[in-house]
Amino acid sequence: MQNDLLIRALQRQPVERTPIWVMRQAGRYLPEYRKVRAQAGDFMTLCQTPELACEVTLQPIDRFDLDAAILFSDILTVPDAMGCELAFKTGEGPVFNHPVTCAEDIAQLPTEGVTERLTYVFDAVRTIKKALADRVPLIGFAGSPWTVATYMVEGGSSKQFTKIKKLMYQAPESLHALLDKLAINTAAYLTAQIEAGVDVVMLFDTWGGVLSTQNYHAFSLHYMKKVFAHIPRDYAGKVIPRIAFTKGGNQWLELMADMECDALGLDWKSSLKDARERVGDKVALQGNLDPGVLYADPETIADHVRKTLVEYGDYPGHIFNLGHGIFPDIPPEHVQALVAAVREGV
Ligand code: 1CP
Repeated sequence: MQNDLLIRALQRQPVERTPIWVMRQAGRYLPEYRKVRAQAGDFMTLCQTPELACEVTLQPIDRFDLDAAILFSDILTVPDAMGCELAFKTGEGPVFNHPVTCAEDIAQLPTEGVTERLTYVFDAVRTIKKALADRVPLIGFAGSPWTVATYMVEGGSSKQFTKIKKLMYQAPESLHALLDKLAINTAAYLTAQIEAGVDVVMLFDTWGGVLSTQNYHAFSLHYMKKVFAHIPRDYAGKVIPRIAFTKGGNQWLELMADMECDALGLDWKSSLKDARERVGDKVALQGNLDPGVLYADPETIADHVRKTLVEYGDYPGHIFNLGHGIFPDIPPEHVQALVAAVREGV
């Protein structure tokens, strides 16, 4: 690997400078992405065409010289392959044609043959790895079982999580059955991504933060642990580092640090210094600039970057990132300013 800063930082080894990548780095804020997206027609076609998925994965690497690429795909491909049938309707976000509504629906969900229906993802991984030619590591990913379950039960995005909370309090054993199936399929899916060539894996638990502490333990953390327990620690002679990110999970960092993972993603509400003190040297930390900072002018962005680096301090094990995905209306020049400031350091 020509640039292995990310791999070393994830393992808390010394690095010459802090590596940076950006959550949702391939996406609508880039004009070159919008062009390929229009050419593909719809989002799923983009994900399912390895050459196009490869092209958009490399766009931010070519433009900003970031320290990692992330597979262009989505966390909702797994429930799509389980039969829920995903559609992206313009202006509405993701919608499932067959949401999970009752115990019978859950009983019918498959735990066999799911990765076979995701071959397009593994083809994309192989195509991307070839195109990257070992410039930077490739991050593979999946949603946490809890986060993916929210979309399956709600039928799409949600603000109140009414349906899944009803299920949680009226029929908890049904929700556990769903999460268990998702954990099995997610582990098989990430294992296949590793076999296809990804260098790092990340679990996105975007909605873990809507749970009570007790329920975070029972319905989210427990199943992330199960996923990590069933994927290989190393492959083809290389360690495959693991990152776990619960948005809104600041209060549970100590619990998360006890998972079999190498790094925790932090949202912008956590303090890196406080997080480091709480988790000790158990894990690396990834984050955590407020994505809103990128609305500021380039000098102000650089100021915030320096503050973040100073706050983290001299410990090994920091990967610079935003605290959540980049907004679609951020000017690409502001990302350039962000990357330049991280490279310059303090
Ligand atoms: O119109 C478009 O082009 C679609 C927008 C889009 C993109 C660019 C969606 C639909 N997904 C993606 C790609 C994507 N999604 C990536 C890969 C690229 C990268 O990071 O550069 C990744 C890692 C995701 C992961 C993802 N999808 C998450 C977890 C991360 C997070 O941001 O919290 C979630 C929650 C989703 C669901 C999803 N997919 C797409 C949308 C609009 C949403 C969110 C809907 C909602 O808010 O509930």
